[in-house]
Amino acid sequence: MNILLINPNTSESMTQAIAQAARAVAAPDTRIEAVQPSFGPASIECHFDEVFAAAGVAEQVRLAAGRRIDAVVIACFGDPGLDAAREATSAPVIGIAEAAFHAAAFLSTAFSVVTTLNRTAITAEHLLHRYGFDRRCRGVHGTDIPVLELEGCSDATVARIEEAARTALEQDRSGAIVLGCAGMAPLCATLSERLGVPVIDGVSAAVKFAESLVALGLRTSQRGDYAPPPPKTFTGWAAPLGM
Ligand code: 5HY
Repeated sequence: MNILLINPNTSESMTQAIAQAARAVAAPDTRIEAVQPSFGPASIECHFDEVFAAAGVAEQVRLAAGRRIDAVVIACFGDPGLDAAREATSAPVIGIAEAAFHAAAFLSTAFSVVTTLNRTAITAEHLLHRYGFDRRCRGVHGTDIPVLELEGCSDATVARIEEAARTALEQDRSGAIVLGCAGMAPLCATLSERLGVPVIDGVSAAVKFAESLVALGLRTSQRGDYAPPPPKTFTGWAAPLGM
């Protein structure tokens, strides 16, 4: 099966790191096609960045229209463009935050999220509320680590994330940790080993959920608000996105 893995930011090296994490868990017959938008911010750390990231996800789903894509994974913890992508393709579309929350809820009665900037913690709280996981998550903890600092992550940065996770487990009395950034995917194994609790990376969880939905023959509903977007003309830089 072919999974289109979209890194919604434009950092090529992060796209490669995310692709590696996805391929490490993918089934032997799963092909991971890793892409990123042709425009937009190098990392997504605020609402302003997220607007362009969502448009970039829509761009990449549109560009894939002629190719055989069995599922789409949106590899940014804000799940930018998730609903738009679900309208634009009938293939299952999984956001890594939504996937990680589901996985954590399967493994613990209560979990905590450890993320990058402190402001991102607020965005994650909005997502938990939107997805209905706010009663399962006991706390979201920022580390004030910028997203791009996760590339070629230093031992000191890993130690800060580990410390935040230990504090979260203690303070929140939670049983599992969700990593709140796609850029943390390469750290998942190390943190799992050090913390001794389930540590969930949304990228790998999303890939396995995507494979499961495809294996079950399930696709996104096209009834109601996930019906395909009505054809219309787009103008300016967005002209190619119209149908
Ligand atoms: C992410 N930003 O997963 C998010 C999450 C964050 O560029 N990839 C990004 O840490 O804000």
